[in-house]
Amino acid sequence: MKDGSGEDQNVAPSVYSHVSRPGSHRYKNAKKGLPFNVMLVGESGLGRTTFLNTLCERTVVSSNDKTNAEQAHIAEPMQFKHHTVEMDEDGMKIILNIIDTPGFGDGIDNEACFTQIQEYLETQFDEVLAEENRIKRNPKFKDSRVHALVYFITPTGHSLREIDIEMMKRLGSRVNIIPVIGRSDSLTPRELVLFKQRIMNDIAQYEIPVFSFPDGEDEDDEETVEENAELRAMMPFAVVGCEEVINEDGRPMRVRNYPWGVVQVDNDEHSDFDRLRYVLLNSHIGDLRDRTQNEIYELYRTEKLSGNTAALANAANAANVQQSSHIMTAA
Ligand SMILES: Nc1nc2c(ncn2[C@@H]2O[C@H](COP(=O)(O)OP(=O)(O)OP(=O)(O)O)[C@@H](O)[C@H]2O)c(=O)[nH]1
Ligand SMILES: [Mg+2]
Repeated sequence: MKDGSGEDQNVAPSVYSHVSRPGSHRYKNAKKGLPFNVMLVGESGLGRTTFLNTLCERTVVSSNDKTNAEQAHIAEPMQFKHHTVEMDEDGMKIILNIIDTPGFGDGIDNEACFTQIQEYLETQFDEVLAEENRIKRNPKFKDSRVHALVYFITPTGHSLREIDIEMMKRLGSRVNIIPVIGRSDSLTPRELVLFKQRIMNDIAQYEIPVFSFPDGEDEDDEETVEENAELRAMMPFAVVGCEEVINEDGRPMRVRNYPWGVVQVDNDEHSDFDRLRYVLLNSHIGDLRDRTQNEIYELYRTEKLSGNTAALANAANAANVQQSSHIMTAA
């Protein structure tokens, strides 16, 4: 962020953060707040709700509202649960819309979940497309296109599972997928390094189109190029969430407390959470929104309109064939 003097001003992205990062919001004048829509997908119990509360730095969904753990073995159909939270991030107002998907991957056949999510994403595109085509625009139109899908990978330490590959492959062209390792404190640092490598190998081998931090040419500023290279090397982000805040030397610190030690959620040496939070709500919020509009939506729009054109052409051809057969019969 540049202050009035034109100097770079380093800011701590959150009260819990251990490091200062250069602020880089480019939407300072979005007075009403910048809408940002994030979907959370992952199997039950991987820490999506805890992640949501940790990301928002408040209890958006309380433990009481969480799925009843005793009933957790009963597979329920997947749902879309919406939570809207107003955030003030480094002087920038963000209207964060979170769409949680409890029930994902709980059944034996996950096809219905993939289809439901795909349809959800496409419906939001269709609404924008319809709005664009209206003669009189609706000033209250709410753009609900999903800008980022945070996909939680189970911390098995092995490699991606079929459900992960299938899910990310299918939806990568419809949304910016950011893969994360959920409950990553269950792996040792060495296991985590290996697991990350295996996941990235799978992503390359199966050609899974996850969000990639832009690598050069288009980015003129050297700092951004370096930052993006660092973020690429960090993928998939290893996240830890918690509900406990302790006081450490007069500073609030978010932790998971174990008999053998303490995991500090916002400490870069313990997890990638703080870095991911900064990516989502600060440094890359613009990239994620722009890519959704300029690449993902544009591709969908072209497909949809050319599909419609093809469908219309087919219908017209069928009508012509029918007409000519009538003519032939009549003759
Ligand atoms: N070790 C560890 N446990 C976590 C972490 N995040 C959440 N948990 C715990 O995991 C359990 C499930 O967390 P939730 O946040 O409810 O997970 P969820 O994905 O929302 O679960 P469902 O809504 O039931 O699908 C709780 O006991 C959390 O305290 C984490 O980062 N590490
Ligand atoms: Mg939950």
